[in-house]
Amino acid sequence: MNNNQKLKEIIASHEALLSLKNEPSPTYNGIYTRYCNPILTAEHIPLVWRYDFSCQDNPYLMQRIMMNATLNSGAIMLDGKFTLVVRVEGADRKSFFAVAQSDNGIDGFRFWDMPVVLPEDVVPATNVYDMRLTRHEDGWIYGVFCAERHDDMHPGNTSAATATAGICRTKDLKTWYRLPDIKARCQQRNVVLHPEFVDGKYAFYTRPQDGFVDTGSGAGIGWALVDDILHARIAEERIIGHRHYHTVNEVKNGEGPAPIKTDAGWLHMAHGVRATADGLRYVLYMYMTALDDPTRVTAQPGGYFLAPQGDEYVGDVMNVAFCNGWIEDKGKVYIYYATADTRMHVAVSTVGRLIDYCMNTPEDGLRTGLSVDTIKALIAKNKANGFEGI
Ligand code: M1P
Repeated sequence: MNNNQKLKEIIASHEALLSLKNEPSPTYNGIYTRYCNPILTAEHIPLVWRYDFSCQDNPYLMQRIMMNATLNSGAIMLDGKFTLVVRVEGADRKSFFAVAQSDNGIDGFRFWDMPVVLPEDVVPATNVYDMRLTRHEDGWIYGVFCAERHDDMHPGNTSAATATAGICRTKDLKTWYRLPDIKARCQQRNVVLHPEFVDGKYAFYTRPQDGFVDTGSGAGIGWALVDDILHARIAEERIIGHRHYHTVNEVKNGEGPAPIKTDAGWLHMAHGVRATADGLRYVLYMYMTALDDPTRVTAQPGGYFLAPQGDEYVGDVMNVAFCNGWIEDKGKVYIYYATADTRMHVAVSTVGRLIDYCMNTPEDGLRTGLSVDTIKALIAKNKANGFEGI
């Protein structure tokens, strides 16, 4: 086959992938609807980012720049389009951000022509990833992300790294203004800006950690107020999302996207991490906080909200579900989650269902006996209502 023919095939199969309709998955839990196809994979990335289409310079029609994954994406409604700021990871392991949009939020996502051009901090980061987008009441759209650098305190260790919260802002996702990285007493990842001022200050969900991977003994989801967004410093931090032994967040947790404001309180999505014989398991869980005090937890459903399923388990980092973007639109909630650090999916729910889920899912009693008591109570209730043996 000559290159012209191959080129036609590559373009046609790329277009077919981009045009693929997504169907609801038949699995049912009443809480959300999963969709059959991932919404974005490395194969969705524009061909002109990967191939050199000059016959002279690329006679073998090779991919000159290979791409590895599309994962942990921030999300926002922009000009009526469901918009993701996707973490794209190249074959060289460097992540960068790229905007992809869809008209309906469940399929048809297409990348803009160019990746995001993000200005550097004074000390350039080796890697940037996992942007949380916040449309703040000050009028800006903020992106808070992890900026990773080698830890030069350990010159002989090529894996030693530091995690810092980087921050930028934009009005249109096209022109990005980088603000100085957020200063803190320790490393930080999974930092998220709350959409409203609290006591006249900017408020951040934080995730203090002793090392690059280990959060240490005290960490959890923290809360910090910041006076000056242009020189943000996390001074005092209070843990509002604690970890517990033998739960889904025993090892680590972290705030997901910026919370959604509802009449019943703030809806939060987070990830929890536990250890298994096969490594770490990342799942999503939810909680709610009070409207007048986003630090006061008002509902804490036990267990996970969403865990990898079927093919979702398989990828670069097995057994990982991660969410840092969701969009509320006319009462529907589009939850954008990545699996196995490899590709992006969507699950759709409603504000009403998510509130119901948070308020009426039993809390984790933290021991087996209480879990069984909860199941027994439900069985008894169903029996009283004439449902048994099914
Ligand atoms: O590999 C799973 C996730 O690990 C990290 O999350 P956390 O900081 O909570 O451990 C992040 O690197 C994230 O990007 C990744 O998906």
